[in-house]
Amino acid sequence: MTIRTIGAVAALVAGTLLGGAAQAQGRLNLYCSVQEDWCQLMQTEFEKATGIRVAMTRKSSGETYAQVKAEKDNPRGDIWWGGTGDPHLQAAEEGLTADYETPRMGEMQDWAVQQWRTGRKRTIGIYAGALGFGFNTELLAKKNLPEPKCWADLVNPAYKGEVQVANPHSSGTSYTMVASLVQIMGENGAFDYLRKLNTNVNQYTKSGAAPIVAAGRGETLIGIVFMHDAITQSVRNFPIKTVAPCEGTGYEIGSMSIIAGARNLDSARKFYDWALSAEAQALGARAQSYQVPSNKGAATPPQAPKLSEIKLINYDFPKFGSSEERKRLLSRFDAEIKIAN
Ligand code: S7P
Repeated sequence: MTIRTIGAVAALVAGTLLGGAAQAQGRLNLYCSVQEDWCQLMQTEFEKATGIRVAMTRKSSGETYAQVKAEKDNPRGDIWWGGTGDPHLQAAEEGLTADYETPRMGEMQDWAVQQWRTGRKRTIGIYAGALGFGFNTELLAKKNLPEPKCWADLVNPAYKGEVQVANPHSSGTSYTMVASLVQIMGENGAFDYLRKLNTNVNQYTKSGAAPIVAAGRGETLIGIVFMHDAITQSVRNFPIKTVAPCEGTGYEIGSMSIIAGARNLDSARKFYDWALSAEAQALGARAQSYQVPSNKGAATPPQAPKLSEIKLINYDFPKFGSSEERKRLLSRFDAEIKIAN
């Protein structure tokens, strides 16, 4: 072998090694639990801003939590962005996610920082939104049914087969509903209510926002969802009216967590800091997602439900974000609410 050939081989080997390392630093496996449009926008805008290549998987909050748990010994995701805060807190408690303190902490709303404290520095609030429901105004008129205004109205036998909601195992929205009803009605009261509601439910969907998409298309009359998801349908010109239940309601602190053992930790931290910036948080509105952002400098979209005007409960995040409470409530749900699917 000549000196030139040895040099060329050495350069090739070094190039391959360096190339491999550079590639590893330039990738990110993103688990995303908001609506697909917003997930895709976050993916492409982060790629543009940093040059880091993102592989994105969209799943509901409960499903992503189950996936992160199943992959505990061989993590495939680097960061979990979006989805209700409860399963992020449960993942934090179980050591499935990693501690991190962003340099943007001073830019965050108190509730986002509080989520970080409750979650042992392993999760942080990225947006907030209130639970409620929406209904199809044209179908309501056609069926000559009364306007539902309260949780209590949804168990009216007049709405038999007219209500859709997600399954609380897969969906963070639906787990928020169960936890909110327990806090509003007491646990036994909430389970009595859920049993009655079950007779009016036509389908338990996998995804939390699906019921209001179905309502928009006239496939169901009422969908129990986050209010911002109902507003998205009205903005898209579907005949949906959004309701803040008269008894009061629960809310979410949508969250973000770095996955413990992330293979692309630097990229995950870059994404984390970027996702907390006011500019990145403005992308929600561009994707027609109308939550309240957690960066104090990010404008709340004018379409977002006014949280200060809604009767919000004092949602107990430490309790309903604990793994034990989740297991217990979901087991009781399975034992007592005989869902057809
Ligand atoms: O659409 C946005 C949103 O409602 O989706 C998240 C939700 O957890 C994901 O859907 P699942 O109910 O299916 O888990 C919410 O965090 C978010 O506001």
